[in-house]
Amino acid sequence: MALYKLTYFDAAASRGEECRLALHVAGLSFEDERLNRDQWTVRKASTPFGALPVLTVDGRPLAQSNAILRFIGSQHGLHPAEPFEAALHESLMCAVEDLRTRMGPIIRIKDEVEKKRARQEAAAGYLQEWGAAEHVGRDVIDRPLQICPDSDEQLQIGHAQLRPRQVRPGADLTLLRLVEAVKQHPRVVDWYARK
Ligand SMILES: N[C@@H](CCC(=O)N[C@@H](CS)C(=O)NCC(=O)O)C(=O)O
Repeated sequence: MALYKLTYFDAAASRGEECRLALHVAGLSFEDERLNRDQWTVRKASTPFGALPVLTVDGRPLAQSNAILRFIGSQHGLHPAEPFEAALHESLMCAVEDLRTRMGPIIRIKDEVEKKRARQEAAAGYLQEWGAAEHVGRDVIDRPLQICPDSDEQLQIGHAQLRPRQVRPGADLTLLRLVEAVKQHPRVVDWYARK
């Protein structure tokens, strides 16, 4: 049995929590290493791309959350075996990574007026493209946007209740159904019950 260590920040959030959940859902025990900001400052330069999460497998580091998810998922029935289905999954995973890269800087804008302007711009532009993909709602103007099956708040898009009538009917409901399914997965329930 391989030895797994998942290194991330001490937060039940974002890319690191997704990897922890994948390991737990796969039934793998792992060392859950959580770094504080000082520890991260010291460790950053020695990670493969200067970012977390990193999964260490028998001493070999693997970075990039989607690579980690695919690595775990493909070996434990959490990722499709059929090549086109697998590629579709990966396409969505890549699109979520793009989304985070686009929306992350907006969440960190300090000036509230500028933040609202940036959100409106994203809602009218980039997020419309996402809406067309029928994967995500668009009520992100007044609240931050995160997608992560980790807490009640973050299980929503934008820490907000989606307003189905404001977007393409069905698109956000599909996402919310997916979020609910993740939330109710017995292994996910088990993970949060241990905390
Ligand atoms: N594409 C990378 C992005 C990794 C990333 O940006 N990680 C953030 C935390 S979610 C991080 O390490 N931030 C601290 C830093 O860059 O110094 C992935 O999916 O793993």
